[in-house]
Amino acid sequence: MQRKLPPNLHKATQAIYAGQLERPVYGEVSVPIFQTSTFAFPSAEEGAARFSGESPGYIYTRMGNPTVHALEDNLAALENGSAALATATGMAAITTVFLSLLSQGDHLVAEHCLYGPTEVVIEAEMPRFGIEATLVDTSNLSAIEPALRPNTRMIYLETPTNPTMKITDIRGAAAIAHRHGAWLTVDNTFCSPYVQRPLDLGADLVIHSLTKYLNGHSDVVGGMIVVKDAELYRRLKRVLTLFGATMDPHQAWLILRGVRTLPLRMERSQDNALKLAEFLSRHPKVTWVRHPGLPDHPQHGLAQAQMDGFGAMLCFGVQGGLEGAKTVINRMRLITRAVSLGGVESLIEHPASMTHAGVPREKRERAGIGDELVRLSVGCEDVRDLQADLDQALNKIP
Ligand code: LCS
Repeated sequence: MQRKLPPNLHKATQAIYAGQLERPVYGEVSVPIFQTSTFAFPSAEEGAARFSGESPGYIYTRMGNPTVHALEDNLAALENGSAALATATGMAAITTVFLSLLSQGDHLVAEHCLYGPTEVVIEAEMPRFGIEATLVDTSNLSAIEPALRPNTRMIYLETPTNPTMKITDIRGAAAIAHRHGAWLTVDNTFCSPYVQRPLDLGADLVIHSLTKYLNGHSDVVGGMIVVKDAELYRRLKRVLTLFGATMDPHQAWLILRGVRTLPLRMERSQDNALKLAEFLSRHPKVTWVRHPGLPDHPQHGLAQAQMDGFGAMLCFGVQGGLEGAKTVINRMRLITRAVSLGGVESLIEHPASMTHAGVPREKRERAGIGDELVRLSVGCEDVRDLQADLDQALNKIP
């Protein structure tokens, strides 16, 4: 059972306390790691009562574990949802949503610029189960409606998109979905609930790769689904438990530790990101910069309206196309060349040849992922060191 907290706490407080146990075993301040695969029944009757749902006690870790539960309650609170489900990875959260809620003959409308593997799942794997998709630019709301079919069950999007930083009006997309009796699912990985809470804007499901900001230290993978509706939760929980893409208690504990500093890390990294976006906009070797906090972002106003801050991701184009991008990435002295994002350390990568290499070139380019595009996940370092590193690397472009 989880500790009851005063109502209306702010996000920075919830991040620290939400999900803690109601009755700590020894007065411990940190939630323990319940590293056990199974839970003893005090009697045969109690075992039967747990299986029938009459008793809330734990049974078996794939079906539920107190450490994992603490993380789920924490995330449900941060996203203003009613319940959450932790998964082995972010991809496990995405596939659990599809496998739980879509069936043979159903149709999905999805944003056409998604994290590469998400798009590959939608386009190459789901059709094997008879689930078809139409990919559109959801940042243009008027592109969604014509893609809907009578059998469309879900609209799926990321905002901002990975890596192009396009923004979709969540409230508008939710209204379209609900008019057609479909669910709206938002992958909120790029923002974290500290910056954006899609359920408040009408989304039905929120997905996270916890590998990113929520954990924040680039040392663990994990995923989460958050919902408001109890029926949706029951359906997802059943499929997740049966299909088995669940989270391990040690993994949950590490992420729970990370979440406690989410607000501090987000404040610092998004402050750094805006400063770097401004610096890059002025740099002679940079051809364009895309960050929601820049006034020249085409949806800057929408970002101000639906986000609390602008996040800490950005992308930019460099002179010299592919060669220019490779030069910048190779010449970094401090910023790490790696995929992933949302850690305390800044990470730089080249989507066309790395995270989005699985997406065919023509589709990639249509989605705005050109060879000159470099993606930067801005961390919590001193921004002067990040700026100096970017400057010296960019100046190596001939
Ligand atoms: N959703 C988004 C928006 C992501 O960026 C990622 C991973 C996932 C879902 C999948 O989460 P995972 O299974 O890895 O926990 N994004 C990565 C990226 O941009 N670079 O490396 C991984």
